[in-house]
Amino acid sequence: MSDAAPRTPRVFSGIQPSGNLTLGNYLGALRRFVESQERGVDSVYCVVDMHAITVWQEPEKLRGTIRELAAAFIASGIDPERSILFNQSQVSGHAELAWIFNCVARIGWMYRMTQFKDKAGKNTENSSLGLLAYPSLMAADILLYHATHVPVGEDQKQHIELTRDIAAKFNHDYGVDFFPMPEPVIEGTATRVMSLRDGTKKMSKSDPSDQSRINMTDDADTIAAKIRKARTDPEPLPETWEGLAERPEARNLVNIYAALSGETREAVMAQFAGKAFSVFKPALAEVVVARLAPISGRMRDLLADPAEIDRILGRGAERAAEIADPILARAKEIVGFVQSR
Ligand code: AQP
Repeated sequence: MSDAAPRTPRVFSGIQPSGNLTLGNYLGALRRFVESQERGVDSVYCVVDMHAITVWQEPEKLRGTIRELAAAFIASGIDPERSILFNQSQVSGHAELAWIFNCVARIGWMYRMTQFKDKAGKNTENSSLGLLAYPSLMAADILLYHATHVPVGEDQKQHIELTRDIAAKFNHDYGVDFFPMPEPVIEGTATRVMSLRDGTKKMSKSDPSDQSRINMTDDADTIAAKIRKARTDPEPLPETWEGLAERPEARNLVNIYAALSGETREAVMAQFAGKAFSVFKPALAEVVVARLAPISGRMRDLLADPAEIDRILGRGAERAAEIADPILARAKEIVGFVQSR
């Protein structure tokens, strides 16, 4: 294992099996993972179950959501032969490298993370230590594969910057050029899909209100009802995208329409200029259902055979470990650990 950071592009990204997958996860992550696979880039995708337990998960339910998320990857277009698809806890190198990074990163870096502040809320003393150390495990996820590119939604940008800080400090402290500086890849129209109840808040799996999000497994009637009830304002749609600057809810709905229909925001504005939400919302529901229905149908078919999903994850973990093992072994050697077995 050479210490010079490799130039070969490799993509790594993960999603937590922490509940209902949302349209935000689809547009901000899954859809873009498929695009990168289609471009032929070496891609490693992970169901990050160890991140999920930073907040309490019922064990039986967690087993189900891990399989459901794996099914969502495949149903969205990830081919487990072309890409590597596995769950994090099956490759122990993630935890081992995360420990090394816990000793490289500084506690103050962790307290500054927006996600920690949001999730811990006012009661930081009572949140799990894992929730605070989450970004250090995320750095390990990425750097264990010497990944160079990380497709994520905008909310994860701060964590990728921290990953770069950890890589740089490790390289500096040990006088090596071992870990690459991964780049966040945040592009496209829907890098931040907002809640249907509050256009200033991100659409999230863990929002207590199911009305705030479209789940990837919602049926057509549920999707139509959620969009009908989505918060908007009384004004009709303006002619230009700029006209939505102060209207976050309307902006979000137009953004979702553009992202799913493949049209530009300007084309969507031109099509619906002067129209009321009573016209726009049913059209939006149609576009959402047309995109999600085939995916949720395929997910149901895949989930009928959980043993096959487990087999795919197990095989993916073996392939992931083939890349990770030599990188971890070299990291341990750099740190000064004796490895004699
Ligand atoms: N609303 C969103 N818009 C665009 N992208 C999003 N992502 C999540 N929500 C949106 C992207 O999905 C990927 C996986 O996210 P995650 O599940 O690992 O964690 P998260 O970002 O914390 O997502 P959630 O849905 O909010 O989960 P919970 O509620 O469990 O914390 C990431 O690439 C993320 O950017």
